[in-house]
Amino acid sequence: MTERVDTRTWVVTATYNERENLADLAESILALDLPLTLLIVDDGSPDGTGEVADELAEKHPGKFAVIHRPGKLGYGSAHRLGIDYALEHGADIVLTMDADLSHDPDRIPVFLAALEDHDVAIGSRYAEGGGTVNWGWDRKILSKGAGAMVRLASGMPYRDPTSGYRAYRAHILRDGHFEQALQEGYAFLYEMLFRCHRAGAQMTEVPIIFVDRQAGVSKMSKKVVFEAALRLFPIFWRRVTGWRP
Ligand SMILES: Nc1nc2c(ncn2[C@@H]2O[C@H](COP(=O)(O)OP(=O)(O)O)[C@@H](O)[C@H]2O)c(=O)[nH]1
Ligand SMILES: [Mg+2]
Repeated sequence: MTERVDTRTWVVTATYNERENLADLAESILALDLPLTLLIVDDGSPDGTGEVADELAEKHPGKFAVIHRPGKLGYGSAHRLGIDYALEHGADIVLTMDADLSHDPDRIPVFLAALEDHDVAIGSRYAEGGGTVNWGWDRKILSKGAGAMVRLASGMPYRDPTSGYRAYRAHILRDGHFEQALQEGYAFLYEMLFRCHRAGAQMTEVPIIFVDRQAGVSKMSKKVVFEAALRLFPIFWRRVTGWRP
């Protein structure tokens, strides 16, 4: 892990074999010229993403930080660890985004503006002005269907509850006990929203254009999708009973 840095806005990204994308992401983050730190949580990527991340942290201290895990331990736990680390280091705001350039870093200022009067800003493909580029019909159906099921089970009204591009104020992460969100993949994403929702968060959706990755391959597996569907039942249960684990 890298040493303490002092910015109050942290961007957390999980990486597994994103070597080709990470340098471009870093360049875009630097070009924003905002006081923020990009925290890269790499799971021992065989393609050397972790080494690229280390080089960035060494070259731009304070702008980049890296956590290395020994192997592929999953998207949800990588984010939980990254969020925890950011809060421990004094973050007021934590953004999360994918490292494969599907989430355009140029939208970061829009998220930050939205957090001026909200606790959570969700990057939404289905808000007016949002969209997807280069997605096949299968991914579109999966994403829209997942969103509809989450709305049904959780009672949350948000149009894109499985979007990984979002921003949280630190207090709502703590109030929602983010550290207890143990799911993986999409289930982690909607569980985090559910926790914030139950903690009384003011949430908004900001439009994003999600561009499918140009380099590397998706790590989203059938197992993760299946688990995400299954984990809706406990969410529904928690909603109807009011149970708060
Ligand atoms: N550290 C870590 N990152 C992961 C893991 N699985 C996915 N990611 C990262 O999470 C982000 C989203 O994954 P991706 O495969 O693009 O999912 P998709 O956009 O839904 O197809 C990317 O930055 C991946 O590198 C994992 O097990 N560990
Ligand atoms: Mg992706």
